[in-house]
Amino acid sequence: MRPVHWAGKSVAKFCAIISAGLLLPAAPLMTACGTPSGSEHGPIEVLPADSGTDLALEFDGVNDYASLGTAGFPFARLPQTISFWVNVSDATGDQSLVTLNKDAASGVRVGLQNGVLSAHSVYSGDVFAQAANPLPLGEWHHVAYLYDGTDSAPHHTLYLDGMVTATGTALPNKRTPTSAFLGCDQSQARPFHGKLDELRVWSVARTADQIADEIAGEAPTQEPPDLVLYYPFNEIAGPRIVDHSGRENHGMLGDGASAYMPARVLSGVAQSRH
Ligand SMILES: [Ca+2]
Repeated sequence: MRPVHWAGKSVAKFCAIISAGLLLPAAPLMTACGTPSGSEHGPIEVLPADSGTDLALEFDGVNDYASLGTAGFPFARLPQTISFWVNVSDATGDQSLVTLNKDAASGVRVGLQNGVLSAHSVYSGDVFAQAANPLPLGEWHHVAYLYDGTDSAPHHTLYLDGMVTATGTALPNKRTPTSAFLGCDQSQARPFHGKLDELRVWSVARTADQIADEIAGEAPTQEPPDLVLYYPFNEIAGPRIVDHSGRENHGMLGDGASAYMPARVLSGVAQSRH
């Protein structure tokens, strides 16, 4: 049998542990020879296997959320990019798509204000960049938020489907994110109603050409040290979402409580690429 590798690590030892009955995966949600997580000295966990199907997360607009790992995330005033696909079901109200924050003291939230895409400060509410028009409902669109400024010349850019849709010059807060959320903010407020897929966080400002490659499905799945998180959201089941960037920033759906877990649904992003 061909050896199974992930992030350059053989999982043979892992499977041996399972075979010995020392670790019981929660079948059928986990596979016996799935993805290892944790350091040599830390806890060992079996992460869910890839389903082999392009799936997305669907948030119910009530209380669904996911919490993310943040290892290697950039300081708020250093270059960075947050990119993902979004499909909005209901544009009403203030909705949080992706939030990177240090408590309530610092951070950026990419969200929707009555369907209008915006990026703003978690702490002050300052608008970093805001589109002019609401996103159409029920369609997949690619979003990229970039910070490529300096303290003396702050600069934010929002891309929609590879085109610049807004820019701004507000100064970001100055803390490194220690938590990150999808679909709600850290208070489980601003619930998003719709679908997300292919989330990436980069510690660099990506170029327009690189964003176009990502839309076309040609972005790298690992690019250390710049790519610090990549979720395809294609896990077969269970509360965990697997980071493919190599940083092991694996996430958790609804803290494992089924009422707060977004659903896994067929994606449809492939039909929206260009
Ligand atoms: Ca997917």
